[in-house]
Amino acid sequence: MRILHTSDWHLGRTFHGERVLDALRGVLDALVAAVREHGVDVVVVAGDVFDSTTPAADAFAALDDALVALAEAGARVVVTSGNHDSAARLRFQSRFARLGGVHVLADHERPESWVDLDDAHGPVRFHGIPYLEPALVRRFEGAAEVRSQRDAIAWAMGRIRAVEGPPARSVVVAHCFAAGVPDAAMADDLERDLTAGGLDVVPIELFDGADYVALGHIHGRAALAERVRYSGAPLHYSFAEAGHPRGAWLVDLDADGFAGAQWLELPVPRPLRVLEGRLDELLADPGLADATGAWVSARLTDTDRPLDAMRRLRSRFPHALHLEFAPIDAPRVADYRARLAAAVTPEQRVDAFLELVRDGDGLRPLEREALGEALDALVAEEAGR
Ligand SMILES: [Mn+2]
Repeated sequence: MRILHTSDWHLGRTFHGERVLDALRGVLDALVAAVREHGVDVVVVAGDVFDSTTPAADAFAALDDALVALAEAGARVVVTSGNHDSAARLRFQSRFARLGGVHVLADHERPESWVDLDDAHGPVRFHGIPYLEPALVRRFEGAAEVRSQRDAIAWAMGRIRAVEGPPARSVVVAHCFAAGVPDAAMADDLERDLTAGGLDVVPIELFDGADYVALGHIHGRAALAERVRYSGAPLHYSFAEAGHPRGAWLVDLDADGFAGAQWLELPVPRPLRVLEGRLDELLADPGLADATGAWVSARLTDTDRPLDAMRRLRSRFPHALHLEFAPIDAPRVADYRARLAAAVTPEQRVDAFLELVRDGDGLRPLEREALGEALDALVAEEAGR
């Protein structure tokens, strides 16, 4: 059996205000072509299918088109939901979709939900573990003690192991932040967990026993172990991801289980470039000719902020999306940037910001308390969504 593992499509996402759905559709077309070319039997989408719990109509249309095209290409499809998705909405009409070979496994209360898909050697059991918010999971049977992502996945894997009479081969599809993600894959700070600042990680040993674990949530590709991998997103969704490869894993199972994985590169419809320098330099530098077709983020180091900077930047780089001013004689800004990069909790980010703008005076005790309450309320609200 040949499996294509992809995740984090984030259908409907904008990129610094730019709509990128057409670009994403192009990549998904290439993915469908790869399914035909490489004889893929099963496509796995490991969560964050949509970017929003209430996607716009054109995002639904794009998903519809992609799933139909994959089915027409001869693949069966297994989907679970991520923290950006509404699992309930993603499951809409999934009982019909199952008739067409599209299996949405995204039930928080029953994370062991599965489908058995056959190849010449017999069945392979696919389990879909949706993103599990601990506060939500605690309401369910046997999960009263769940306090973290780690606990939630341990609970889910316990339920998976309790399923009677499993076939010899199995694949677990899950959306979570697993331990051992290399820094290079972690560039997207948007995906750090609000609840725990990314410190609440799932040890990959919890998945022991599966022939392959297809993970989603991290936007860079990462092989945490031979059989435990992140595919990353099919499109670049932040300038921190510039230059990182985009693609999917092609995973082969033989009669005995896992038999190997290879990287499948997908096209990058528009590259990302991060430029730095004085505005006049950027506009004149012949070495930047290849950036004119790219999505551009520019850090302007002019000591005096140039007038009309974005319009002038776009006169040469029409796809410039993001602009920041970083006068080179401002070491405090550099210090702030470093602290922000090192921050793991929202509180640390706010603290760093206040120290910058209040001349070294960070969060005061009352502010710290109020911020904590606001964040708790936000987490509780997200969990109940
Ligand atoms: Mn996610």
